[in-house]
Amino acid sequence: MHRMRIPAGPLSACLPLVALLGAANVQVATSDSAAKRSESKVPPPPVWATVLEQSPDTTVVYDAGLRAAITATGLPWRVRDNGTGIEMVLIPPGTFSMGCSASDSYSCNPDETVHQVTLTQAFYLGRTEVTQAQWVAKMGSNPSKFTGDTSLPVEQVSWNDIQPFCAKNGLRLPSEAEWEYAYRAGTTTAFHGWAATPSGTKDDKQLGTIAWFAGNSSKKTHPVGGKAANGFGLFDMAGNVWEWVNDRHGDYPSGAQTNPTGPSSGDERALRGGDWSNRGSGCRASGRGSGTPDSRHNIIGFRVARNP
Ligand SMILES: [Ca+2]
Repeated sequence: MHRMRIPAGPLSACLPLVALLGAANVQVATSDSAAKRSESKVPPPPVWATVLEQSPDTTVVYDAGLRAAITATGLPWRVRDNGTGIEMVLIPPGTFSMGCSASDSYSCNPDETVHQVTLTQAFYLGRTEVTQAQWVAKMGSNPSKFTGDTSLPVEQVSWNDIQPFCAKNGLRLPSEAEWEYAYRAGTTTAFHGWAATPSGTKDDKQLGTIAWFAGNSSKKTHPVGGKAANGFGLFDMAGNVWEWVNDRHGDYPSGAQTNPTGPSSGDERALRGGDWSNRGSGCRASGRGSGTPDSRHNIIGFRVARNP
């Protein structure tokens, strides 16, 4: 049975269906690098990736604390997954407050219980939602409603549909906690920050800077990466398409959690970040939706994660 529950917010009732990321010198440098890596036990770069940039770009990861956390892992910051061509950035370990961040217009829903979460393992996350080009290259056909530009996010993919895409490419969906930690990028506000507003905002009137949503989308998806990125360099975490995460949907525990993976039972999987038809509540850092794993809809896509 297809079923979705999408946070609507007080203004959404008027919307149809809404309810519902010299050569010798080169040789010497390589040897030095390898020696340093050995001395400091820095992990080797991922065998599955091409390194695009070792250290975080200060104009992208504009927060010095986040840059330090990324650098401390010893892993390259920005890579390209060789199998799919998907660009990914490193999300470092950290502790954050997960749950309820209200905006000026939208209060929190009952399923946004605040609790402390610690993530102990660094992971890579796609800079954008998976595009139609990336999907078609591996799966052979395009299920999306909105077409015309292959850099549009793939949609009308169910949680179940995503599993073979991930399995054949060594990828996975992020956990719900990983997703929210990545969205926030150190901020605690309803909407994540961007270079000009690094601390984020709860002002709904600024949502259009970071998101394609009901207020600016013209009722359709848009090519990925078109809005301001967050402090990790991730695009469209808010809006464009909802993103499936791995966890089942359910009430959060109230106590502190380490590397949570969600409820062990339940009929629905969680969706995060809102979409092109959302008025804003779902685009908040803590906004949650859910759907049965066979649900396909033109407001739902995904982004992938990968272990180093
Ligand atoms: Ca999104």
